[in-house]
Amino acid sequence: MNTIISLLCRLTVILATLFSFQAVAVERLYYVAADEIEWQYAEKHHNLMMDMPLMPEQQVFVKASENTIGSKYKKALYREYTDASFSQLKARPASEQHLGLLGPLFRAEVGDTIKVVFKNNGTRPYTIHPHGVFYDKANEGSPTNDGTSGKDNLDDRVMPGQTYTYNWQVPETAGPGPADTSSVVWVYHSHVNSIRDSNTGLIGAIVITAKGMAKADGSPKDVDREFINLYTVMNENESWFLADNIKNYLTAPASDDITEDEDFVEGNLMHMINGYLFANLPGLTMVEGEKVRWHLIALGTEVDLHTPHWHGHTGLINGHRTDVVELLPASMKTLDMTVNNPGIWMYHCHVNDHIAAGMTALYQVLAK
Ligand SMILES: [Cu+2]
Repeated sequence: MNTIISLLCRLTVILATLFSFQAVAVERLYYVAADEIEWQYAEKHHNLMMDMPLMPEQQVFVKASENTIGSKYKKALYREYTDASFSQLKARPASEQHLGLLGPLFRAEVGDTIKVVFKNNGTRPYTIHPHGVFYDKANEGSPTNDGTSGKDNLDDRVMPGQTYTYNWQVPETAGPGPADTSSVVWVYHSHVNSIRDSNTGLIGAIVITAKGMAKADGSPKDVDREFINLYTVMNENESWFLADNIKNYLTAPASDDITEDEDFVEGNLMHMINGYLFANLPGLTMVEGEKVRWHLIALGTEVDLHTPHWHGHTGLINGHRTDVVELLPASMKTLDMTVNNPGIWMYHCHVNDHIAAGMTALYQVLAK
């Protein structure tokens, strides 16, 4: 009898080991290209948060004129494709419509690996450099002066037309810490020239869920919805495509000193959330009673001090109650909120200059 019990115990251990081995072996595969396309920051040139016309000093951000580019710019964005042929864009589900100009959302559970087949469809070298996850020198996505050579450097500059596959591990150090929620956010971006590449638009987010807390798609079991919002002053003066944008969008041939024109320079500072100004951001919709998680990221320079603020609800960030989050460049923060107050609510950066420049949105809580 004891022998049978002992055998059964051993069998259970073997099965459990096999099962857990399977659980850690999940590989999350993404096909991502850098595509150079036209981006629209504000389809409606109207203050949609307040339902007010834009003031004259706000027009510089959206109106094309002889010295302002307007609301459309050539940009390079990360976009997801269905397979290695890179012939068909992968449609974004409704839950990801709000991502805007952000690249595809990479999801994983602690123990997984993330594999990104990256094709550069652009005209300049680009890369993908991830925060948080584990990578070796062949998967860092930046040209570091680190004494490496050969295949360790192939990831440093993916040339136009080339494809490179990044493999990133997701150990515990990439996942939630003891005081974190069940999922945490990381940013990724191109890092050939980090400043210019990110101002050109090559930015995205990674969400890592704690071990044992993920659904099959990698999202956390204990929340109903996750939103990812990037707050940044996208500086189009630093874009690789500034010259193209001058040529394509100014309504008259540019003067030689156009880049010193005050309105021109100011009008290229796009105070955006996920690539949208003046509450043009779509898809922030949820249902009364849901547990909603907001992953907030920022990038930029010393003007990029952002304070996302929600009307209508408060939330918890690292156990603290608040309705405002402080973000500095490359901050990555997560706030949990139970939405119990149906309505359409303001959601905006609380820095005065940024409100005026259109760093605003609306979110909607539908009644159950
Ligand atoms: Cu701000």
